[in-house]
Amino acid sequence: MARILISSAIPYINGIKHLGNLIGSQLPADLFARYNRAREHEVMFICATDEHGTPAELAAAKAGKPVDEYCTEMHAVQADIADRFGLSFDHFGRSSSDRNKALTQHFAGRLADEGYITEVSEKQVYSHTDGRFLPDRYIEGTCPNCGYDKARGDQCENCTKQLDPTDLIDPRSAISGSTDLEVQETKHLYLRQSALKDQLDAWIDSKTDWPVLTTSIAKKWLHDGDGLQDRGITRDLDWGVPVKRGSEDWPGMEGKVFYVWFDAPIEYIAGTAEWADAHGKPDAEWQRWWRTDKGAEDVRYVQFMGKDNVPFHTLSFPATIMGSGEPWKLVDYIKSFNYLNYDGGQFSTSQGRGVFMDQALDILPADYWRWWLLSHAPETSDAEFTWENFQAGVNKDLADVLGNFVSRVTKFCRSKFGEEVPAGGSYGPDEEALIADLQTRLEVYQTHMDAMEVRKAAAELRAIWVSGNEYLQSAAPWAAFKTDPDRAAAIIRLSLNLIPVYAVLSAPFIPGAATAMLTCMHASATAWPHSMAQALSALPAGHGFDVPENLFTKIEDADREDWKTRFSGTRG
Ligand code: B3M
Ligand code: ZN
Repeated sequence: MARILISSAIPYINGIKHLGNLIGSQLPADLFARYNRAREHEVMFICATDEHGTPAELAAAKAGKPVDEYCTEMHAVQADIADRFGLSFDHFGRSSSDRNKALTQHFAGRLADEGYITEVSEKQVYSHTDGRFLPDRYIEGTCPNCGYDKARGDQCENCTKQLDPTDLIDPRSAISGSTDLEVQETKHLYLRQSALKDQLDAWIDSKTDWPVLTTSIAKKWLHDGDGLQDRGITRDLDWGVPVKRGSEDWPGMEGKVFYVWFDAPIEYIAGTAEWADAHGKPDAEWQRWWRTDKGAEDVRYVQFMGKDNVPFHTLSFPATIMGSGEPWKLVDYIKSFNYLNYDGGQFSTSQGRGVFMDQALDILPADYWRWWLLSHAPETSDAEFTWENFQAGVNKDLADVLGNFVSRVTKFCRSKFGEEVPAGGSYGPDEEALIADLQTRLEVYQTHMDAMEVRKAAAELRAIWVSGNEYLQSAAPWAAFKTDPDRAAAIIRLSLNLIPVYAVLSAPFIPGAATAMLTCMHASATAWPHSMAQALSALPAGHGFDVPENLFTKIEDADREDWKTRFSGTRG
């Protein structure tokens, strides 16, 4: 039994995620967690909401709520949707937790002690009316280039010119509208990533088994242009982790918070501590996942994320860990994803384009989405969601292949032998051939799942379903029954035995349907099938079952067209 620590990139708190976000991190992470639990490994699967920074402040302001209240509400909303999608986190934490505050301040203190933090003076716009420094995007004014009067301090939306706040004509605070602004000196902390460059470089070089997508992005940032830049890790915001050096105040840093990307990955650790707290467990229980001096030396740590998050996980967060000089666990494998596009364009949160997680569950069960998304995961290149492709995947793979098999076998048995596994006959050459084929396919499937080759694993699982269908078609128990009922009984006995095997193998992809299949076969305790020969004789003659309701309903053309129209516009 191995110990596997799994984290998914933690979604921003500001709103419900779309299906492109889901397939980029949380869903494949869940697939891997469920699979490894089924293989009887010890799994710790952590996710959380990413609650700090300007996006959270802006979203709360838009919702007309205090930011802490907004975050509490949105955390509950995201946790509920994750649950309904079957995302089996051991803990879904919050980056605003006390655990994350303390750990973030701890890491900053350690980095400072080790000489990896410098203080840098910068000029920044202070608003007397608001009593705070304003981030660039909180300053509005007239664009010097095109005259647009609502240009932001970082960029003009009208002519796209990149701006500095001091370029704006008649600048004002986007918060209060005040023009009582002044450029002042302010101090910020920088993480000296450049001093860790060689160590990071050697570490990335040692990861020869990582996806090319992951290492190529890391290498690009390590070597392109000026190489790895030092990075500002503090901001003049109210909402965030207050800047402290461990538990001590940090002179000159009063009123400042850590940059959201500094504290967000630390939440993977803090989330595990939150898990321990929530279950009344002592610190040793989360430290055995994270501290190599406290039991984590044999843990395998795997992270899942979209490609835009790779630089932070291959460089910045490892720099935090390495620079701390403490024995924290570094990631062992980073599985990254390209983008999923939507129907000829991009999913867009700001424009509400595409299908969002809550809307998806309003129209169809989670398994339909899980299956299509995972079997089309954007691994080697960007992928595209179209309604036609989605309909085809659901109807062919789930309804025609898997659903149809279960339905045909159970209904035929009920009509000829009753609702129990029939006695009589024995497995012959056809059954042996099928068992041998499935044993080979099982091993291929496991290899792909172990390697996190999501599309290949889905294709192999589909092939496993197809094998059963083809066997049933050629063995033709309905024909055999007329001349040799014992032969028909043997065929049906094997076919019924396939249902719980299919359920267990499919559960990481489609947990809802898997549970329904196990329940109808009165086989809820079924373990992973190591030997197909054994697994396919597990249910003895006389074992009862129920004919299940239709496992999957086909998507009609009319529904497809209806949804296509409904989701083409903007989200209300
Ligand atoms: N919240 C960005 C994203 O949701 C960011 C990930 C943080 S992972 C530590 O894509
Ligand atoms: Zn402009």
